[in-house]
Amino acid sequence: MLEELGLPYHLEKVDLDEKTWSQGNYNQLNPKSYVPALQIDDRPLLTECAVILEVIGTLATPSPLPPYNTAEYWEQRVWLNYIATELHKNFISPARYGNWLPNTPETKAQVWTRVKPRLAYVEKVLADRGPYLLGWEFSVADPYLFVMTNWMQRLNYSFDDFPWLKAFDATMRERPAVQRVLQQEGRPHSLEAKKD
Ligand SMILES: N[C@@H](CCC(=O)N[C@@H](CS)C(=O)NCC(=O)O)C(=O)O
Repeated sequence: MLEELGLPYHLEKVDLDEKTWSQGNYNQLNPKSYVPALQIDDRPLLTECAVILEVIGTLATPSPLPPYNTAEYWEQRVWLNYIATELHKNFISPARYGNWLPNTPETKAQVWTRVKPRLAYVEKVLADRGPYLLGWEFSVADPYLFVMTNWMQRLNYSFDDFPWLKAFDATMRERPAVQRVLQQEGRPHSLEAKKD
């Protein structure tokens, strides 16, 4: 979203296995011990993707957020929460070192059993009124959903039952901001060999 909105930012890479960053112990900065975290000026450190995305939306003029307390605003909040709780945290990759699931074909299938019905709901909504989650308007929830479709690509989960999600993924990849971000991010840790 920072890149989409043309906002200035500085990236720091976190080693999630060692819990270190360029300034040393990452847990001292963020006791939650996970990414992402966003520091805006001298405000308290922000965590939680769903909140970070919305706060970034407040930083731009004009803001991409629907006006507060409208039906669209709450719909967007529902999507952010759905992605965070039903997709993101169920979509844990057994392939990544440090995740609590052993890295076996069975656990990969288990993850899919949990995630697939949740994706099926997203697929239905996109089919009804895509290309984006809220319809024709790109919103702060879309980059979060793209993280999930990007994981599907990287981890070889099938798009066979999800033509609309596949189209969403392709639409997002056409956005110049998304292309710049993927290039900056580089090779994902989720594809590194698990050490345990
Ligand atoms: N509740 C957090 C979860 C963030 C999260 O799960 N981050 C993962 C990467 S996708 C992580 O840093 N995991 C490292 C760890 O748990 O040790 C959010 O919504 O932002």
